[in-house]
Amino acid sequence: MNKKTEQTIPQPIYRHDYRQPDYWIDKVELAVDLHDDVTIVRSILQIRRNKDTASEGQPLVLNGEKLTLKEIALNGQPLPESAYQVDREALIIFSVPDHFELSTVVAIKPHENTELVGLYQSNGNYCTQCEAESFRRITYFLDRPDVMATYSTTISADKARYPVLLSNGNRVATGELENNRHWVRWEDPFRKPSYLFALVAGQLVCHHGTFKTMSGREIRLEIWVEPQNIDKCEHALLSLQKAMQWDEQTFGLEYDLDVYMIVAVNDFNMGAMENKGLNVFNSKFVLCRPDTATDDDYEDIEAVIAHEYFHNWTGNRVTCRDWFQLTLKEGLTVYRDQRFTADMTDFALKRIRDVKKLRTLQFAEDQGPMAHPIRPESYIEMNNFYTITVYEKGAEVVRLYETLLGKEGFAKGLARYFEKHDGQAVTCDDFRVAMAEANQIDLTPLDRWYSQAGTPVCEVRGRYDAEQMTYTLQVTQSRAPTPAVQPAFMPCLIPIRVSLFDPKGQALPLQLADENVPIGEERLLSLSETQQQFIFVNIPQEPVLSFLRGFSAPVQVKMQRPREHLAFLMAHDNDSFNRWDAGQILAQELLLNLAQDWAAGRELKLDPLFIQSFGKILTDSRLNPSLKAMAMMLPDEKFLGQQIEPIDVDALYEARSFMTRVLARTFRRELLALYQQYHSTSPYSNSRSAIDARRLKNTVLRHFLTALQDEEVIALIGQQFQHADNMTDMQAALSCLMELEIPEREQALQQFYGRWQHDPLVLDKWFALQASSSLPKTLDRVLSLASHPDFNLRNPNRVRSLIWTFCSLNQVRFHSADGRAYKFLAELVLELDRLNPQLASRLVGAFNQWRRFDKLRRNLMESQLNTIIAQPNLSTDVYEIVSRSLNYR
Ligand code: B3K
Ligand code: ZN
Repeated sequence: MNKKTEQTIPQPIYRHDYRQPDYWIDKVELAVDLHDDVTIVRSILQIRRNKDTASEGQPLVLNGEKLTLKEIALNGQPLPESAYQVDREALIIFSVPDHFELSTVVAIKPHENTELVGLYQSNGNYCTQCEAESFRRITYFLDRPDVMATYSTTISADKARYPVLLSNGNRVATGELENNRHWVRWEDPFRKPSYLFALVAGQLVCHHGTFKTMSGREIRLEIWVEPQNIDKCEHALLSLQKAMQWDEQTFGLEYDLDVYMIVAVNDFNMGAMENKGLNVFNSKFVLCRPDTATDDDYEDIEAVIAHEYFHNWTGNRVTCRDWFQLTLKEGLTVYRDQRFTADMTDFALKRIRDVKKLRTLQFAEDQGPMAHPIRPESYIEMNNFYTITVYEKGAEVVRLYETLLGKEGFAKGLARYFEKHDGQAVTCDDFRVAMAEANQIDLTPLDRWYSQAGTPVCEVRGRYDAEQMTYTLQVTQSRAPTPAVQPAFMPCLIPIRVSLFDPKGQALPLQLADENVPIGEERLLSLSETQQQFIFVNIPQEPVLSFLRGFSAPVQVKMQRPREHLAFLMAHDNDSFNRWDAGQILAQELLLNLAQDWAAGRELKLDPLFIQSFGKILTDSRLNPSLKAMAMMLPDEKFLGQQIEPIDVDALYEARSFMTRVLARTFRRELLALYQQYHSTSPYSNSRSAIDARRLKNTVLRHFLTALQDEEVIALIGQQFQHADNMTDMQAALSCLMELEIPEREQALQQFYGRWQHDPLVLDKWFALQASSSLPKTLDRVLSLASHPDFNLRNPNRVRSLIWTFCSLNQVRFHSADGRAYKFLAELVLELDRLNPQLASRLVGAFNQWRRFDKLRRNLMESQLNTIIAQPNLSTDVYEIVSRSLNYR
């Protein structure tokens, strides 16, 4: 992050400008002396000229920010001041030999660091965050991922206050010093880019275990936490062991160091960080106990632990050549963690959750000012491009390889990728080439998925010809309106899975016009032109089409079809994803109509066909309870908002509440019965069936019964809140109470606060629950919670709990027509920008969709954005987001 001033408008850097560095650094020796007032970092770098790019005597330009240079020597000789120059971003040495050793000593001030990048303090302990470009805040360096070196790191600190000193690799030596200080030396034998460097020092305790690898090596696993959290680590440890085993079994990938460490810290800008051998984690993704964390928290922890572990191969052993290639490691690693979670839980359930997230957040990003290809073409601040597009759409693009090559072909391709590129910093093209080589197939048609922004739209028309007994599928592709993207859309390769059903719900054998016999009941069609036609023959009667099964490509689908077909698929489709999706599409269509009716003052009525289909789901005893819960959930307001313009937040809220109420009233008896059936009276268990049961009964309670607001339901909620022996049930009950204007609401909040005020992660839930209430008073509540003594701008989790939950997830209350919430957010962003620009720029993203709202709200948001951009000394992070927001049409 740099400060923007009136004179310097931040300039983007472009992917096409990539060139190799002028110098390579092969070896790094760091000595970090931690002291209260200042930290001293000594570095010795072995540097050599890159003969391919740099001529003799080419100046050496090292990155460095917020460093105070104390000493500098080349090959042991102190450099005179005339030999170098230091500015706010760099150290330039005018002339250097081909090979040399550069020693520097710098001073830094981690205790003043509120940005939480580089070396900083959290709860009095030291930790680091270097990705993407913050190693340069620790020492002068060629801070780019294609410069890979081996590191040895010696840390010294006060022994009583920092008994534990950690860095990457293996602990090779320790010793005592004067003044009650001690030191530890770490050596990491693997070459790595600087963004994977890590250092931790503090009063930490360790929950440990082991893992025996497939080649028989015993790895020590260590989860480091503050002492009070030692009883919340077992699930993280088990998750790590499962991930290690899964990666061996699925891809033959074995861990490479002797120790794997995870450190949980309270103040962290993101989820976690995959530093080599020493992951640093947001404590939210490590710590859990049944009474403090929900089933979803448990699942998130397992997934994030796995994700960071999987990076050891996809990211660390093979890394990115430059930051434009970020999806090379992130898309691939998300794809891997999605598959892992599917194997640990349920395939369909995981797929539904992932697609929901993609459609709600990534499709929206594609339609707003931040639209960018999964491999961006330019950026001002790299940290702004750790996006849902790079991660989740990136994972969908990796999944396209699997869809085209099959699981085995995919595994072969991945093996080839490691064979070719282990130890290297490479590009997305290298990945595609390895996949293609291993499968002897041309994959260049996938290139457009990397280079084009925006969501492809498939328009589908099915036509049955009774005489010919043919079913013709006409598919076109274009791009969804993406105002921020200029170049014309070029067709992509879109793999589309389809099936056809007869009226009894039987999948039909499928034979294309140029085939002699039917081949299976599901076909993978390749759409690569703007318009294509697929003719199925020998179709005895008009079928029902199941299109894009399993969501086989990250596209939007437009198709006119009778509601009866959707209801039919809800009941009969044998692809669980499409069965769920049919219900969502039907509900969405009805909700959007209801919203229009509400806005026009018409009486609201719910289509009996939907009521009937919903009833079938409720009583379908074959459906797994988690899937049933998913199928019952109505599309959320934010997702619905994306389907219309302007977004009418009140109409959507009213329409959804109406539908919920009608369903709850119609099925009151069945819903209560379901609740009772799945509400366990036996003690907490974390078995799959117990989790499924909790998910279903809490969905029933929170999303349907609560809407009835009657005494029986209120009593149920109260009982669940009082007697819950686990956080899943307690949080669910409290979230029901958040929707009710009754005295029990405030009592429960107080009780919850009294019990959990000393546990930061649980207290985050207390803030988030209040911020997510749809009651009209929520805005005032959020304003007053922002001055609550436990609210703290320096703790990202707390900020996200209150502010992000409200501004980004509570559509109807954040977009209150008086604009008070907008003003609140803008002021908060400016205040936060002085402390933590990365976090501020995430929050200001809540305005990104501003042009899609009605004129009143649009003007209100635009004026807040203008206030922000006019601020002197804005960070480049916030500047980039706000300027994109204001400039797109
Ligand atoms: N690689 C990190 C994210 C770093 C974000 C830097 N602003 C976590 C992950 O994706 O695994
Ligand atoms: Zn990642």
